[in-house]
Amino acid sequence: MSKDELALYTIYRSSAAWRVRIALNLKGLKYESRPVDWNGESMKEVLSLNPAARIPVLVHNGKVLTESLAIVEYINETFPGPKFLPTDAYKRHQSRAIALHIACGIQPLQIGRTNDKVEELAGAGTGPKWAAYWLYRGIEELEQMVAKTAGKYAIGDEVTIADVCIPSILFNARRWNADISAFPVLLAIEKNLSEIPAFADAHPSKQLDAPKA
Ligand SMILES: N[C@@H](CCC(=O)N[C@@H](CS)C(=O)NCC(=O)O)C(=O)O
Repeated sequence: MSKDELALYTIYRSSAAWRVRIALNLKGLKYESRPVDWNGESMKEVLSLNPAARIPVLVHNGKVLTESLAIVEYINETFPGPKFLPTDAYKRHQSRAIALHIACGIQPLQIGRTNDKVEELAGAGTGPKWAAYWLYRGIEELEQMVAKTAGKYAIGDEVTIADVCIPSILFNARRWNADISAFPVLLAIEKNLSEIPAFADAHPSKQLDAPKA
């Protein structure tokens, strides 16, 4: 048996959990998937582990890890296998800048708690419009960023932490009806990533708690 015990508190369409699933898969790590029900008992367990009440939480040999990008970097440093951060300092910066643009500049503006508060303050139906606006705007900026750096993937032809963040934000854009059809660089990167098993297996549709088709 492996000395590494890994358990991931996840929700199939959580974009932040999706990033961690990709990182675990890229390293070829086996982990126990613990799907969380927002309104159920499992959420109490998450709260006891993460005071910020957010998914994902990864438990590695009893150590509790929160914040998806910090978890991805921990996985990168702790386990053998492919590295998600380029050895070149400038490329490493670029990959982190793209990851942070997505994880801090776009994603928090369209999560459940944000949309719910917008609805509460601005009225019924405003949450989805808010989410679509910020997704479109952030992804339009992202397209310009990757147009300067991309090869097959976001930073040239190596898979980096930037790529770990791209599929879920495009998925969320479609979910909230933001039209991303005019962003060819991102769409090509998304297609190339979808051909990598570690990315394909992390897709929401492949998760234990995904709705049955
Ligand atoms: N910065 C956190 C964000 C985590 C996050 O926003 N998770 C979402 C699911 S994708 C969540 O737990 N949302 C709870 C809410 O909307 O209240 C991370 O990257 O781990």
